[in-house]
Amino acid sequence: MSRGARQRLQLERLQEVIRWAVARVAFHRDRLGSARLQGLSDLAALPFVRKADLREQYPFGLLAVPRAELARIHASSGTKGKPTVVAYTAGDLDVWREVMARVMTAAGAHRGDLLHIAFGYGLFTGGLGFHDGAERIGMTVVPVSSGNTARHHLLLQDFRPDAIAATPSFALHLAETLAEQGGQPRELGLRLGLFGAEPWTEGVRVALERAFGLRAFDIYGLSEIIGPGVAGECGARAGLHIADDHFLPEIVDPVSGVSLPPGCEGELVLTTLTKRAMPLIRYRTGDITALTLEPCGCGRTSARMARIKGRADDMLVVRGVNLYPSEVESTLLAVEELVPHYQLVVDRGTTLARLEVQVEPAPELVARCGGFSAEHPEIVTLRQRAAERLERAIGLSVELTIVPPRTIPRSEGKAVRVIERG
Ligand code: DLL
Repeated sequence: MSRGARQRLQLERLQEVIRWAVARVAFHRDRLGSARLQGLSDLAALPFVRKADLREQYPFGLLAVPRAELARIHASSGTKGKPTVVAYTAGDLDVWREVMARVMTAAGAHRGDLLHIAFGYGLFTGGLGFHDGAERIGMTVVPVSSGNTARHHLLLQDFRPDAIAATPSFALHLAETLAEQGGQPRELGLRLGLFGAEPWTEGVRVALERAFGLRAFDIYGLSEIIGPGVAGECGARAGLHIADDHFLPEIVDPVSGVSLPPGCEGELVLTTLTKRAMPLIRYRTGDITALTLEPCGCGRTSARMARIKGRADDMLVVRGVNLYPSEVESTLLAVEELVPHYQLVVDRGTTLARLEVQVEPAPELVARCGGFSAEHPEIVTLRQRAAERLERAIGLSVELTIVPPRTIPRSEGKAVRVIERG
């Protein structure tokens, strides 16, 4: 679709979704009142919706259809208090299937491929989102869900899937534990990895591709907007194509909320253009990225977003320096003898916040040293080298600790990268 035709479609759908939301939801009526949009740029004048609004409207305050017209409800657990509830009509589920089928097809999935789904099933949108999209393509679905590592190993070895869908951290955990038990992740025959639900860097992509011998693709989404399938990489892997006929992206300054032009990094704001059960207008995702409207080598004409750098609320301010965990990850993973298991421990108990970075050494190094010891000359040198690199990259002195293998907790879903103390 040409840019012009796409923009006409977006404006038409935007006007319709605003009419729909204002007519049916008191929350939107109170805030948008008589808003009339002449062009897409008028959107920037409308107020934002935030996660806190969803919590306040818990559970059904934002529904634009009667409860009985809902086909499905999902929720994200959240760490504090009540979950965030999201809801779908049967038509919304069709849209979700369609956008999920698109991102998986763009990554190279085909009808008939066997897909091992290691995202959690349940209220989390990961498992069922991939499941429905894969069925739409005509893939063979194995709905394993998360957890139970031994069962994953068994099914991966016996069923020999073409593709796996998982959080990058859980996929790494599967490769590592399989290798520890004498298995060969590369011999599973996986061709395709569909990864997302948490920030990950090129370093983790390389680690996953080496471990499994597959090609890894980044898939993005959030429950509030629909679930996975909001955006995903194509074969060119030059940013994630946004399904912008369904979700209209903007980038704003995370602090001031001012709209930023393509190419500028900021917080992603999304407007649902076609959702009926729970339309959201200018939803602040909290995710930091940048947009491009340049045509992609693959021929798709949608807007693309850069890999997510992190969440605005995961940004650490340590002694005045702003830092995302992903920046630490990419520097650490450039060091050959370190593995992608790390944690940032921030101690604000002292006047000047202290940052400790804990990371595990590669098993080959530990074997070479005849077991782990923090005092072993090779570990000491590694620590110094990694700390210097990190300090140069982030402009902050950090305490870097090489911890014994397997001390950083492994997660079955989204990895926890930051621990706050004090
Ligand atoms: O994580 C949906 C999803 C499932 C996406 C499976 C991809 C794969 P929530 O639990 O609502 O939904 O969490 C959404 O996770 O705002 C981002 O902060 C983060 N996130 C999701 N995908 C990516 C990604 C699902 N590819 C929140 N890269 C989002 C970085 C991601 N962060």
